Amino acid sequence: MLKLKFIFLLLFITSTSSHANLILNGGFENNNISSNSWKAFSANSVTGWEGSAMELWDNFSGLQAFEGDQYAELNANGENVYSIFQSIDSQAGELYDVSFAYAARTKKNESFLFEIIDASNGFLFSQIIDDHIQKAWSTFETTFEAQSDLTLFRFTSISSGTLGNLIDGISATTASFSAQQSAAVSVSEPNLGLLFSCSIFLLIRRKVSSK
Ligand SMILES: [Ca+2]
Ligand SMILES: [Ca+2]
Ligand SMILES: [Ca+2]
Repeated sequence: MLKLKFIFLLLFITSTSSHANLILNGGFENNNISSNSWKAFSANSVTGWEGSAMELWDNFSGLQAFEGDQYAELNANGENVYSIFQSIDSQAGELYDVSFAYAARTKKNESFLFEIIDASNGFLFSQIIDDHIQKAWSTFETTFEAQSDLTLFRFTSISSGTLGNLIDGISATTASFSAQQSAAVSVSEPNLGLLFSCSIFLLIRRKVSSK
């Protein structure tokens, strides 16, 4: 029975840890600013991030955060093009799910470029995100296959000026079990249940036969 509990615990840890967010401070909550305010930062002084200037907002100007209380405005101040980036440890050949939320500040034609880049500067993914809604969050998600032990995510403003491109909830996780299997067969939650049942059945069978 103790062994059975251990296997359950092991399966639980495996299934939860594989979905941990690999992006550090992807929700921009770490550098805490006061509620209903904004503050300018150099990207390098924001936990996990590098790049140009950026702003952090805390439920400011009538827009609640997508997650937590804070989010970032890509078009900060003092420059024309704003770019922030972060690398994660990755494993070549492994699939990863990436997602984030974005919103327009003042106009629908705000836009930025989202890129996923491998360790040898090869582009794994590149898309201009230009379908923003003003003061409301849209979500973007994709899945990619890592090519190296380091993968970089970069957000670069396309629309110029110091207003716009609000982003929050940036997440990268190892792809779900079903995504990993999608090329061969579609696997859903009940199949995971089947997997659990099979391992328990095999364990009980082993126990019975060893008696
Ligand atoms: Ca947030
Ligand atoms: Ca805050
Ligand atoms: Ca700004």
